[in-house]
Amino acid sequence: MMLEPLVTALADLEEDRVLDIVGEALNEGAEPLSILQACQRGMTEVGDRFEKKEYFVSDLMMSGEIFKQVGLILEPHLKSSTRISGGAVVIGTVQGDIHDIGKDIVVNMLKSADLDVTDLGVDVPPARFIDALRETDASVLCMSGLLTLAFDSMKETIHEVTDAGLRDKVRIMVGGGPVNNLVCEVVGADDWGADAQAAVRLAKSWLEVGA
Ligand code: B12
Repeated sequence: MMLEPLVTALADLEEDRVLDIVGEALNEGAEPLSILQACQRGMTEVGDRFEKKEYFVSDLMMSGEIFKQVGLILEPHLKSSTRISGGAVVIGTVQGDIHDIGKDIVVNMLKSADLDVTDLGVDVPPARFIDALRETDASVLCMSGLLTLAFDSMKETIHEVTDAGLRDKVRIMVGGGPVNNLVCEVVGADDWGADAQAAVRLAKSWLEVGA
């Protein structure tokens, strides 16, 4: 099934149409992941229209609401087939940033892979990440961020994790819309992921090597 109409419907903020297409696509056997990717492209278009001042913050909010509904429908279909037992992970959206739709997808995938996930929510200051790492004894830290300013928070958090003497006990991954290889390097993370499966893949490789 062609998912282009889904990208357009989401970009145009047509909630009912989005939900109809998602339902039909699932019925026709479309891959849940390709549905998710189409929605992500729709969200990128919403962001572009916002940058061009065709959309306002209220439209960003609307797109978020629609995406969350899609998430509810897709969630049962987005279980990871990977199982990683015995691993603890701390995750949150970094300080100054409140985008959590993508992070929540990552949280669900990590949980469905049987990891013990501590989700700190959004706008998480470095000290809370550090407290959680100590409390849970987690060996994997995941940070999400969609704003450019989130990169500073990621860098600062990693700096403070190092100062707290925890850097050689945890592997750190970053992700979220604009994160790429360069961002990963600049903030000092060990790796980055473009989607939730990448998060599971990285966690698995780190935890199984460490086991
Ligand atoms: C929806 C949305 C909002 C909603 C968020 C609702 C919510 N509960 O999250 C609301 C309305 C709150 C919002 C607010 C703002 N937003 Co906004 N928003 C968006 C939008 C349209 C979609 C984001 C989204 O949900 N995408 C879908 C998800 C599924 O994708 P994702 O987050 O990338 O996650 C996937 C992967 O990246 C990965 N992933 C995510 N996290 C992690 C972590 C790890 C470790 C790994 C491995 C992988 C991973 O897995 C996910 C699933 O595949 C984006 C546009 C865009 N291009 O993304 C703008 C965008 C991010 N927002 C933007 C802006 C400017 C703002 C505001 C400043 C607007 C304002 N003037 O108030 C505020 C900032 C508030 C704040 N302090 O954070 C800009 C950022 C520009 C910049 N360079 O900094 C963008 C890019 C829009 C644009 N093009 O201008 N926004």
